[in-house]
Amino acid sequence: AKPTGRYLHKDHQLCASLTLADFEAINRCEKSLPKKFNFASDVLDQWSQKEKTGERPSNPALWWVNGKGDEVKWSFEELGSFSRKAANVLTKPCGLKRGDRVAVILPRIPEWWLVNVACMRTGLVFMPGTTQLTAKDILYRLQASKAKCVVVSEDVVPAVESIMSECPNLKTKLLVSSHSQDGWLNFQELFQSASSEHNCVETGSQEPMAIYFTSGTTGSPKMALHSQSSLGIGYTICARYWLNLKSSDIIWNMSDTGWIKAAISSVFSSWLQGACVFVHQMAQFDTDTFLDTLTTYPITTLCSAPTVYRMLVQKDLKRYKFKKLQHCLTGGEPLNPEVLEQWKVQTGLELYEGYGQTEVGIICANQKGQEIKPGSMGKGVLPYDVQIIDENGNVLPPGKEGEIALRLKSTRPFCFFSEYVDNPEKTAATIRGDFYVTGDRGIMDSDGYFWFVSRADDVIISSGYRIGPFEVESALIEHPAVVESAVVSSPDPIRGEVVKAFVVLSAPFKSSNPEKLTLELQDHVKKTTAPYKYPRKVEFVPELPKTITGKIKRHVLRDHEWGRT
Ligand code: BCO
Repeated sequence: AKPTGRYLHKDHQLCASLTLADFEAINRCEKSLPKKFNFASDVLDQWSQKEKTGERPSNPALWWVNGKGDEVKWSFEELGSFSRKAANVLTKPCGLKRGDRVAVILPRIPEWWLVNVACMRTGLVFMPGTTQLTAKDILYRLQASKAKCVVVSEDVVPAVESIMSECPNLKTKLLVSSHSQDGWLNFQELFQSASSEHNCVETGSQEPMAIYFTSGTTGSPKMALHSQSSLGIGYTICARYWLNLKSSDIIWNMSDTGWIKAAISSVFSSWLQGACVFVHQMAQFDTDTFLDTLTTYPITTLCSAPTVYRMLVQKDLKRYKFKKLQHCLTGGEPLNPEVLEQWKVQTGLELYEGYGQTEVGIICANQKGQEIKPGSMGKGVLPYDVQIIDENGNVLPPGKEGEIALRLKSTRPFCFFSEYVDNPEKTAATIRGDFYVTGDRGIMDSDGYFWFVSRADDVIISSGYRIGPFEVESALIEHPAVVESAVVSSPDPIRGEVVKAFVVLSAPFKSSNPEKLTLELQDHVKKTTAPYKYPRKVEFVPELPKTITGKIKRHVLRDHEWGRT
């Protein structure tokens, strides 16, 4: 069914008893969005009830392991009671109030899920960040968001300590650790003594729920704001037809807690369907541990970046007998058809690619039951109307390359982000005519399948990370060897593309050993900004190509890297 473009019914009585049929009707724009919606009370607590009445299988809501013998299994009932305790920690000793912003920089530990749900119960705005963030990244995020609280693990404490004097809005520092630290509230201690009685706030469905920082071509990362309903209801179709989840399923989504992919597949989509979220906290990603996990645990559904599958197909996969794996998904960067083919030959399983963005979630997917065209990202996902448009906002016919865009008019899809916080110019820049432009170029074929071509701007998509060149160039310029640099994407057989820096050296460094200096610059970038952004390739050049007005022509360098004329 095609979206009607408007909500037909004006029934605002849904929130306490939203059924899956209601979700679908809302997603199909046949029913209005409830005025009030809270994922914790309207979804999680309902699964808890279903557990009690035996309407849901007895598999856990969250199943966490760390490969060192530690294991956590929580039912929805336990998730409910523990997250109520966590909610009391946030509002009482932490003194936080509805609408306050909370930066959460935690690895894949169960407390990440607890704090996440506790924020829903209290109406706090959750701001996840990867633990790879450096002090400088954290400073920017705390200042830009005026966060009232930061929740971190022990490793992140020194970075926060080094910048907190520059964050006047930061009132509370909450540490998730078995050790106490001066000047920090300890989550574990407060959690032990907190009450499990808590009344979930009645949030409006358009009320802010989370902020994700997302990189662009220019400037620092933007703050994409999501509402209770954009995250909480928006992924129903994706959960059902792309992830194809049932309450008996166990989904392992590899994404780091800092990315929206974790929210999509390890929180909202999974729990909308009452499925079990499986988490393996690995000290470092490792293909052997990864494959052993699939052979040890009854994981039914796997979601990981194409880079992970590219790494896995290098192994002899036929040696592994996966315990229960049935459905494999991928997203975050383009998947090459060869990898899809190799995965299928070696495991007998299809690989279903999805395509989306922090701002809009999953917008195209190879949904279960649909024919897969290798190399394509599948068809548009409801309720979005996905089109290819030209530079004037006109819809292009099948087969023509243009920008991948989502129709916003006459009704803005509710699963869409609300805005870039405090940045009306950047928010407005995403609109072209009746459409939101993704910044990605693609083609739609005559069967309605979308094919990714490239980014329309200078953003680099490496290993599933979206990396802004400006952020890497800003880090490089802080090194005394660098006069100026230009950062572009360069092809890579495993990571799809990697960050390459063209560097003009200052006079004292011109005769340095290039290998040693490359390592030094890479190390410098890893310390200055999140390490996943570091330039895996560095080339020293006498000058950079520029326009007559002095603007660096990154596209000339990029085209050269990709062998394009
Ligand atoms: O590869 P290297 O060893 O040279 O460098 C790695 C790390 O060793 C290094 N590093 C990390 N922490 C460090 C550090 N170096 C110094 N100090 C530290 N504290 O930095 C590099 C980080 O690269 P990585 O994260 O790619 O690591 P790795 O181990 O190669 O992991 C591979 C992947 C595939 C597991 C990883 O790249 C990954 O998880 N990729 C997926 C990202 C993802 O989830 N994207 C989805 C975003 S949401 C989205 O797209 C919207 C869709 C709707």
